[in-house]
Amino acid sequence: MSRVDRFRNHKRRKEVQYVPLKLRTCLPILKKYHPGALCSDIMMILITVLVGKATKDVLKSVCGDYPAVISFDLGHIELGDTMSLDKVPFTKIRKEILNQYKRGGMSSLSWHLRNPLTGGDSWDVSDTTVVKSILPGGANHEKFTSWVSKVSAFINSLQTEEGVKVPVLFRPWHEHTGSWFWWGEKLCTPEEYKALWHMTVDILRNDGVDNALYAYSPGSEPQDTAQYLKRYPGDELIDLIGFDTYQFERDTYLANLEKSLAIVDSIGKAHNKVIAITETGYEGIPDPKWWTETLLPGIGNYPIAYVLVWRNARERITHFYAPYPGQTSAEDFMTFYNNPKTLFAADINSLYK
Ligand code: BMA
Repeated sequence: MSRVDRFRNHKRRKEVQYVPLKLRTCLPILKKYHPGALCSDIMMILITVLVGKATKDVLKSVCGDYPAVISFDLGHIELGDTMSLDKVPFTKIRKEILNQYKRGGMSSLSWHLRNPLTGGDSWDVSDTTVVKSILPGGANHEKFTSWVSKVSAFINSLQTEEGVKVPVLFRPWHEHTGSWFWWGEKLCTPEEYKALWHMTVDILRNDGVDNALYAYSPGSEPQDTAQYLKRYPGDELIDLIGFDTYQFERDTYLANLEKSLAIVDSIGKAHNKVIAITETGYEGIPDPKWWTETLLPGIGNYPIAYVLVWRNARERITHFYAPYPGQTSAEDFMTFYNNPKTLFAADINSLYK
């Protein structure tokens, strides 16, 4: 059995048994510290803690642990660049994925790729024919195929010194129920969106990628399961289903969480899929009790595999979602960390046994 299959079975077994909440949040490796905000070389980390001078003791006494799931973004790999769109070298990302594997954790990959038609970025929604143009027969099909093959090369290169390919969760075409990315709702039909998924996975598989699991994660709150599944590419492609939702106003956030969790929980059971909160957070975490009084109760008893908070940006110090020592919510985060419901790298020990 391949390692991916083992991971899949491992997760499914747990899901079938409906074990209590498995909250896989994490603390990644500290990289850099900016006055006032945490900065990490790692993209889209789940939970970040600093090992800065002033914070060493806090970290040591409370965490000293790594995330069970870490996430990275592959944006700009399609251009052949050495650094991601957020200026993280791909060699660095590869190294951190291998480190994460060695400590028994999982890595997730998103892809904020450029717009293959206009040359703009993922957020360039000025043309509604981009998806069409990259599907078979479209003017940009070959260009796009070569872009996906760059992703294939990267995922295929995730190998240990012994030549073991490291499993990753690939989560492309996310938040497609909004219309802020060129693959968004108003920019392609459901059929085109599904075809985009099929084509992407076909290219990866043809390129020999056998170490990827695939995640589907809409980005605006679905009304019901039918709406959630409207653009779902199919059980044969997807391993994990989730959603991206953020806090702006607390009551709305809690209501959105509850509604989305109920939907993915019910679909997860019916389709035998792992469920997760694939992106969430409260930018700047101004609420000192956010982790234990909003996020944790918001998740409730839903059997999610993990919850992922977004990145702490180096270039925008207010753009952060994980606390650093001294940050308003840091103490509460430690309580969250110590809660028996939350699992970090040390708790899971290894997903690959
Ligand atoms: C977004 C923001 C951007 C970033 C992108 C990809 O949500 O964090 O600044 O470039 O994700 O990581």
